[in-house]
Amino acid sequence: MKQFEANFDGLVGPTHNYAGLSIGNVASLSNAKDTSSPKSAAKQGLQKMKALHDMGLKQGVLAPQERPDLNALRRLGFSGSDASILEQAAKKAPQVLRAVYSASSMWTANAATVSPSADARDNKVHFTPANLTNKFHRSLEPETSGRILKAMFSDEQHFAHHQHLPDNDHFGDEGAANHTRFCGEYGQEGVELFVYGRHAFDSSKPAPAKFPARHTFEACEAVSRLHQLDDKNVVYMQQNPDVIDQGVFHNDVISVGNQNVLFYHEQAFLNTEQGFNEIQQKFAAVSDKDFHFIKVANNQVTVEDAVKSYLFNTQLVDIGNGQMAIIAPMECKENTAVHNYLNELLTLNTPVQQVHYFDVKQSMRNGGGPACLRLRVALNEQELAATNPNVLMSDQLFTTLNTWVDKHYRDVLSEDDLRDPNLVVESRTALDELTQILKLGSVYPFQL
Ligand code: SUG
Repeated sequence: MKQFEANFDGLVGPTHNYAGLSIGNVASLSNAKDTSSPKSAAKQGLQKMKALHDMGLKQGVLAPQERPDLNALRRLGFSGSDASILEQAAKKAPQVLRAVYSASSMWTANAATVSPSADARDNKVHFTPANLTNKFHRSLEPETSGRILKAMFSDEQHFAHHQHLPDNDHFGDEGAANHTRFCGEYGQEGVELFVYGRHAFDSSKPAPAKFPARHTFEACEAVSRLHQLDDKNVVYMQQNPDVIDQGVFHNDVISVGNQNVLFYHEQAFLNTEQGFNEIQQKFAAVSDKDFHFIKVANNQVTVEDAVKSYLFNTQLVDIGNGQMAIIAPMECKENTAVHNYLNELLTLNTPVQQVHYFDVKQSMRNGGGPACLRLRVALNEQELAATNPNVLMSDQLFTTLNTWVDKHYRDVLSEDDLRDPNLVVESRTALDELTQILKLGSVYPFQL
């Protein structure tokens, strides 16, 4: 049976803007209030999706969410017509207005955690939307993420969908951004690495001092229980609190794994040796391939350069014959230390044999690199056949979506535009058409 890893990239929504909403995320804060270009953001994302499709990889599209979230504003006491709600919120609570406008669902590495059927006791692919409790603007995502995922993976014979974890910081869950899976082949049993920032119920354990640890150990355990994983297929590791305090708000900003490779910065984890021994042992029980821990030392690339360039927020993709390519943001080419490192990496004896650079600057300026933009779903042939075919990238879908973006998206968006009621109408019109293109049915609050 054939087996694949499909990447589902978030299509950037029509209200993409820079609102400085994410404390602990350096790019989000430093570009706060700059003007954005929703049109170029969406097109940059589509280019990356098309390029991966052209490389022969399975590539899909995950639809954006309805923004502004006017229901959230109503829940917070604003009332009247849509236009009057926007006007009142712009005057009384401009930060809240910016938050309910965020197009942050584009970072689909935070949409959910996904476990492939080969790891689950019931042999189904499991999905748990991330509750994203740590940031208000992101906590608005899980319900709709769940509906969109169900519309993409609807066959109950193959796919199991869970409700997001309780909406509380004790179970703070940021999804696949803190989850990596190792395996010999995608369809074979693997080892799932869950990475957390702190223990919620044990304050004696280490935690960052300056920036929030968004994801808890308790959330990792809960997702692994929901997904019916056995201990022999799971490893938990804690992120180094010091790097969280340097702007590493998700583990995918400091490490990335695929199949038999873990590419990481030496300061990424706590108790590294113990965790890696466990990975090595558990991996050896499921695959006879050699495991490669590719360490980047601080004297090769500093944590600061890793955060600026997003060296580890890259995708490691399988290009056949045991080889992998790194899908990197252009910022990795522009940073001399990182570029030199990547050139050297290609000469080493590891599966990583190619680097491809992409311009995803619109997303990068909010702290979202190539890996943030994608949700990985390992599927066997039958599961791929059971997936909604309309969300899978093709030459035709690429053209249709570019035309759709040209028709509905603005070239520029500034903070002042957020009070414009036309933006609500434009956004809903675009999304309504999109649900027809992708045949998702009714997934948005305005459609329910
Ligand atoms: O949650 N930025 C996102 C970036 C998410 C990146 N995802 C991964 N690393 N997987 C976040 O901090 C900024 C929005 C703003 O400031 O307008 C934002 O939400």
